[in-house]
Amino acid sequence: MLEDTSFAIRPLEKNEEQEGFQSFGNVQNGTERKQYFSFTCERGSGKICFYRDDVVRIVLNPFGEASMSSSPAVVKTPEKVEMHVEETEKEWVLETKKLKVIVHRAPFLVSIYDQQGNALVRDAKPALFDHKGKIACFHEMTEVDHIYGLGEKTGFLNKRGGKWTMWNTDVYAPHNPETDPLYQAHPYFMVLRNGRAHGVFFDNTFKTTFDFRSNSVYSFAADGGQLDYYVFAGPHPKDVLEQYTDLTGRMPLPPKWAIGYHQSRYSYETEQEVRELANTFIEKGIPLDAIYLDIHYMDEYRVFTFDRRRFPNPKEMIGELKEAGIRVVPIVDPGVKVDAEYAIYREGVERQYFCKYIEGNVYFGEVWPGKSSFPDFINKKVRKWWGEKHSFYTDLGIEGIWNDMNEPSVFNETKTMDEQVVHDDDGKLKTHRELHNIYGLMMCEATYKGMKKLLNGKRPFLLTRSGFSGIQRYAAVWTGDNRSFWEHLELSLPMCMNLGLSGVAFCGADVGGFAHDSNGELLARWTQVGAFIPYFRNHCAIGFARQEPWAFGEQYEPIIKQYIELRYQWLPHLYSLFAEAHQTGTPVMRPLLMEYPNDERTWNISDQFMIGHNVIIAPILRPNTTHRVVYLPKGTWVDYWSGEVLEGEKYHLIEAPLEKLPIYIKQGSMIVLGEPKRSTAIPDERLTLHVYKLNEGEATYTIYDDDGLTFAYEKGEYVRQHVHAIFKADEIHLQMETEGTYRPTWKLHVAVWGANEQTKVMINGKQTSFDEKTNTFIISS
Ligand code: MIG
Repeated sequence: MLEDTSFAIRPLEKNEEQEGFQSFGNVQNGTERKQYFSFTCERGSGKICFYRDDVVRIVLNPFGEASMSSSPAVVKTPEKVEMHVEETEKEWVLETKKLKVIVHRAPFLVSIYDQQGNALVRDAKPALFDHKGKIACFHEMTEVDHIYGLGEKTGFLNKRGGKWTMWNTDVYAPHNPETDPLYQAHPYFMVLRNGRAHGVFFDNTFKTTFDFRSNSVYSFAADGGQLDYYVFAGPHPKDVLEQYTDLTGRMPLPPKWAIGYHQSRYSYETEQEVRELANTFIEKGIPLDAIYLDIHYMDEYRVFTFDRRRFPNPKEMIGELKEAGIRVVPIVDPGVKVDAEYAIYREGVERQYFCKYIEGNVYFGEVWPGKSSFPDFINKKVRKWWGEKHSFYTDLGIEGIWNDMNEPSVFNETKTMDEQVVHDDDGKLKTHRELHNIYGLMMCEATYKGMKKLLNGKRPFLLTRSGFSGIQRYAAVWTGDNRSFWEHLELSLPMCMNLGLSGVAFCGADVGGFAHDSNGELLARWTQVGAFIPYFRNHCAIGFARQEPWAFGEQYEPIIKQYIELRYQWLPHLYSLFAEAHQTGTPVMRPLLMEYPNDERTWNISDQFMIGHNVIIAPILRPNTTHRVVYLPKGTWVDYWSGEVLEGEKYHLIEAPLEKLPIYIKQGSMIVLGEPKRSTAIPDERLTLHVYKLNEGEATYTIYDDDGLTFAYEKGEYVRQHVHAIFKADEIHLQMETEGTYRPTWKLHVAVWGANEQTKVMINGKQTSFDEKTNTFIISS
């Protein structure tokens, strides 16, 4: 209590922060092994291992032999790499084609360079540890360094100047600049230094901290475990993402319905309410792909049940909605109600699947169902069991699950499980203190794998609140309990961009804001942003103003509808970007620096983002505001609405009345759009490749498509339509090349912007005639 008053800032005796810490001392001996280098120090030992030419892992253990085991974030094993080692009196030099690691003997220090001689990571002073197992390291930071990533953090895009903690926490209190940590732990960051980027991943599941406050040194530290980190050589930000997601995995392609518009509320409480909601969308012609069932659907909050009074015929309801192109996504929390007559609880107890104290007694915590137990998702058998239990949902026709409260959140002082609880890591008992940050990740692994098996070839959709590095392999991430504040709309941009820079391409914030009463203007502006954010769901908390698209009356409804429709029109472009993220790790939603790393004016832009490499979104983020400044980088840019051409490398003051979301397309590039439609369940008949002409230049673009529902794409059943455009004064040449065995449902049209009557459009060498009806050039296949 007192800590909430000025008492919190009482004078303290002394700063004890680094007391009792010691270093590893000097290196005593080093040995070159097959693909790694192993060494012992006066205190502790280490290993340095190359995973690829451009990825190196450093492991230090203060108390014994450095272990090469990893957290479940890591899915890669080292590739065959040629490592060249040279030993001198002072140091060892370990080299690959891309990296040079110098191990300094006395005292032990590591420096990592690329093969152009650029310093990536250099110990600023020796790494430290204390007798309790705390461990820290300190790297040089240059004046120009910008720091990105760290997953789901508040504040602006550049994380420099702050200190950040990773300890998954349920935070209903407002997400302020100082609110840290939140629900996700991504002990990973990217450094942009004069246009060149590298990444650092600290693979440690304990509570970790990242300190970027000083001018010349940054540090990261953990409460226990090894000092185990990877350095990714870059040099382009996209290379860093490729390297990091090669190590921690990439997002599988989501089903198309998962990237449509979703409607949620805590809670749509009855079958009748859900049906009425769906009917309103249908009557009003507002597109919709999913409705969420929050905790009220359950029988006294027992997971894997329906309350039969509120939902007498869930199967029928789910089936009928699916016919109308609307999926139902129920919430599933980890807490299992203590009730000796409840099958899930009984089984969990009988099989010893719940988290326990070391003495064997089950850990109980208070959550929605009252006294609850928590499945030990760290254990493989438990994950399999939990996954299989989802047949309850799939039997009803459900294809998507929403995992909430999986930090895990517990209603007590610490907000989570007792740190003394132990997890059974397939035979090894480890404390919750050590594994807290991966509890959510492992729950998602259980859910995703279980659903995937049960759906028999169909793609599951999973949404999660908590996660750790690697969560992108299983789930989309939403940023938890935001509020209907303009500040939170603004905050959602850098937060989602940094999630994308942390490997989580599929993310979004509650559109309209979760807590507090939204309003028409805010919902309209937020829906404009949501339409271009990878995960697009309107969600609102219990007790606050309704915020369905029509909730604030006729002034706002058409604008909100227009932007939900725009989302569906843009889905082919977005889906192609999802395919790119799945393949390479490059996020769908990108900060400008991802495409223009050499332009320093992009390094701190938190209020604009890119969708792919050629589209800039610059939303209005303030009330009663119709103007803003937009920065456009190199090139010329076309206003999507008016066709006006704006010069790049300039700041523009632009006007955007409520019905306008500012969108800019780079001249000399392409995007593919579809027609608005009610649901992704309706196949596209026509896609239009919009070509923004230049007088001279070239561009490439890839349209990706597949059935949007199954894993057939893994067997080549997809189409990649590669387009290579050559622009001349009055000619455009489009070279088309198709890859994959999927036969799309659509016919491709071409619309040219910035052309005149004389402009000839050549497709694969043949002149194509203009179709007056559609105002496009039709490609005959
Ligand atoms: O503490 O299930 O973030 O989206 O509606 C509330 C009820 C628990 C928190 C989630 C929110 C959800 C709510 N849950």
